[in-house]
Amino acid sequence: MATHPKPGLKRRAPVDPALIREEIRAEALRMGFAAVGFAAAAAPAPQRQRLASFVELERHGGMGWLGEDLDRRADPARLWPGARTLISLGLSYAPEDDPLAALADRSRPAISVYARGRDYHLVLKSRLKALGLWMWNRWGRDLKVFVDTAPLMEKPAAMRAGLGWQGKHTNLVSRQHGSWLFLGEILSELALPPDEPEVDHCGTCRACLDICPTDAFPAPGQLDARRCISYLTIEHVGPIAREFRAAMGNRIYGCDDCLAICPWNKFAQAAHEAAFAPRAALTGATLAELAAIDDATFRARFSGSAIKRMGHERFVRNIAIALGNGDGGEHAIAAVIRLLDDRSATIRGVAVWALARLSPGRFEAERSSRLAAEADESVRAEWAFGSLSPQAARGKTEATPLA
Ligand code: B12
Ligand code: SF4
Ligand code: SF4
Repeated sequence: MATHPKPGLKRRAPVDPALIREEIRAEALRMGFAAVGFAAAAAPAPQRQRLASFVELERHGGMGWLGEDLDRRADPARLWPGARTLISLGLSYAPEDDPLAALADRSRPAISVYARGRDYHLVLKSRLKALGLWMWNRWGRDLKVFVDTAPLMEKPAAMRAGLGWQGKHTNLVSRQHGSWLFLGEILSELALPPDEPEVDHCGTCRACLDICPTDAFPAPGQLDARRCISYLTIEHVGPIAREFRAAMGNRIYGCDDCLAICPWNKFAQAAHEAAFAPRAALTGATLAELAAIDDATFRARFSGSAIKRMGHERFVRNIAIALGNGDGGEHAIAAVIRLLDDRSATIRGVAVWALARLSPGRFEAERSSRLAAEADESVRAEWAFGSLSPQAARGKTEATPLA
């Protein structure tokens, strides 16, 4: 954004930094942000060390971009040397109902709360830009807005700005809004007094650590993304390791378990953002129906939703795994058998796995002719695995810890 002052407006704007801060806070709340806090742009050193150890341990898996530009990612003042103040903003997406209820109906997908409505990046970014424009009109000082896409560690930044603390599940927890805040930031040239950082209120609780279906927390406050269903369903490219498939259940996009179990959620009021209201197109269809949609239909149906960004192949891969975790039934088995013909080896592979779980008889009936025609080694291995080890394919002997 340019730095030219707007003289008329600027004259009426306060110049006392504490008053400026309170005006910005009031405007942000008026625009619908649920939480707003201020911190110095420069981040403390331990943040960089922790990010570096996360990357060294390869806990970021295939998200190579997390390991790039560590200095700029860990410290907003390096991201933009002109920045004096970081304004952290939270938008609530607290659900009306129990977010884990969707896990019970295995014929339908469980989509995590944050992706059931409009893509939060779009909603948050336009709100941040509106606030940024208002600030620029008022004070004419340069600023930049961020949500998720830029290299900036948003959770530690929000903690420093007093919005909440990083819980043992690593996400930001707020005393008012529980686990359900989306985070965005404005970096500004204005030097404003900081708010008090929030302190840890987890105490002896460990509910989020204990509920995790894939044991993704090597220690409280540390996540191994390679084991996290959110990473596996959204970010991971290619086949998903067998040891995680049964634990995924019917989750096809993200996971809410560790967030939803947090006792601080009882203070959260349901969000009133119409944009985040669940879309029937996302939550109403059965897995068998969704398995049949082609790329063009996928793009049209999920337009404006975060789900579109994962792409059709990952979507169908996850649906096939969810079908394999379901109760079966003719529609589900027919859907899985159709996926055995998919062009993608990743999808064929998980379809083989799903069929072995749903119907050993149909698996055997399909195996010999399809195995003879199959050129991809990973798919051939799935046929061999399902055939030699039907118990393992059915999820009884699957947990091999990741090295
Ligand atoms: C990469 C990423 C992911 C990855 C990795 C998650 C992770 N915990 O790192 C995956 C794909 C798994 C993921 C999942 C989810 N994500 Co995400 N994700 C991000 C992203 C882009 C970067 C996070 C990051 O920097 N991770 C790197 C690690 C090192 O960061 P960290 O957890 O803060 O690390 C701290 C601790 O682990 C600790 N630590 C680490 N190592 C060590 C070692 C020692 C010895 C010690 C003491 C401490 C320690 O210190 C670190 C620094 O404070 C942010 C947006 C952003 N730009 O910040 C969104 C973000 C964190 N995600 C978000 C959401 C909503 C989710 C999901 C809930 C979505 C879902 N329902 O599926 C899940 C939650 C899973 C979980 N339990 O974390 C929100 C969280 C909002 C909030 N209230 O906190 C963010 C902020 C996006 C946004 N703009 O709102 N996400
Ligand atoms: S999002 Fe799910 S899989 Fe990931 S850490 Fe939380 S409970 Fe575990
Ligand atoms: S569930 Fe318990 S340990 Fe986990 S973040 Fe919430 S209060 Fe902290």
